[in-house]
Amino acid sequence: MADLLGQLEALAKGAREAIGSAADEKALEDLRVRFLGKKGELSAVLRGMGALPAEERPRVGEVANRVRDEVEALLAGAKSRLDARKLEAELAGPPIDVTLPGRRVLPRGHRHPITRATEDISAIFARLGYEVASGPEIELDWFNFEALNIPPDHPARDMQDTFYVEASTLGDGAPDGSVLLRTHTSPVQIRAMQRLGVPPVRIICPGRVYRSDYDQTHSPMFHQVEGLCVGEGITFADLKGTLAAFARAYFGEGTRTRFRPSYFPFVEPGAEVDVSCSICGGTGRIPVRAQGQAGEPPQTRRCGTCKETGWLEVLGAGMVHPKVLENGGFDPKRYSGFAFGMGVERMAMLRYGIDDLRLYFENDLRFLEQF
Ligand code: FA5
Repeated sequence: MADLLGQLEALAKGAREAIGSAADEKALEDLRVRFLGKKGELSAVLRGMGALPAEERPRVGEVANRVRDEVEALLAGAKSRLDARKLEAELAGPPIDVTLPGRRVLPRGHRHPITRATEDISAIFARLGYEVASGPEIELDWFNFEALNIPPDHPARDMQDTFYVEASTLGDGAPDGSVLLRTHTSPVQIRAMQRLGVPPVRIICPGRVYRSDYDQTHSPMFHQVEGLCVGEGITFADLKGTLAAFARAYFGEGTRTRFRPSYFPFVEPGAEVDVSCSICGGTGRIPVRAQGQAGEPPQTRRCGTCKETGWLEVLGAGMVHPKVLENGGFDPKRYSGFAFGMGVERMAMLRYGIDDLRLYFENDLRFLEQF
């Protein structure tokens, strides 16, 4: 036993000296292998324990463990000393020039499809003379609902499952229930009229809106573009002409538009606007082969995008309700106007053939890099 204990003592002494004078990480690693490796000095001593009587083994084992712990601590201490020395040397060396260009050339990124669609839509309306307006995403109930002719308890509120903000936490005295995440961009209609004060008003408002929705075509945060045009003698014909021109510019020259009666409390009359399907050209069918066999009609399959109807619903619109004009500070006897609102995710889905809206927000590069 004395022999093995002597070897362990000698091992510890040797390790203290050698590790203390190791010059770099490579030397340290060699020492770790020499003392603690499978074929190292400690393993050799432990192998010798097999020859000892059973009652002597625990004592040698105990010393061996202590020596292993000590060698490990010595190695760790030496490593931190070397790291600190390296860092000091770097800091004392010539300074790094942070203004130099990077060595790795990163590929240039590109705009998110929603940003791209928003900018494309805005550019089309800019050519028609519309300026971009904005409003807060945390909005007062009054602008989001009441001023738009949707009083409390109006059933139209149920169409938009709303996120209310605990107003008392905002500290500006607003009562709970009076502040919310805006459910649409329409409150900007009122804000724009109040800000501009006199017609003509011709604004679009792209922005984020929020509803308690989540499925393949609905997300809790999404984007809309609102449009508002107010002046003297504005008619439904202006609305139709404007949206038809927009649809041709966005979806392509041959795009047709149709208006179906619909209800939004802030317009009268109101309409849902459909465009002819950009995928099947409005026929509801997609050719499978360019030509059928001689004498046969061409083979086609059902268009899933428009569900074979040939039409796609893209936005809500109508003539601004007199009460809304009044709330914006305009005399409804003298002025009239139209408004419209569209979902940007939907516009981009239809243009790029995307079938699940949630893809926009998953940040999967395999999806994003296709645009
Ligand atoms: C409105 O929000 C009206 N403010 C539009 C309007 C403006 C009508 C001016 C008349 C005059 P609606 O709730 O239908 O309408 O929403 C408009 C569009 O937003 C929908 O056509 C759809 O494309 C999109 N949308 C609605 N909810 C979601 C959602 N959860 N996720 C993604 N898009 C949505």
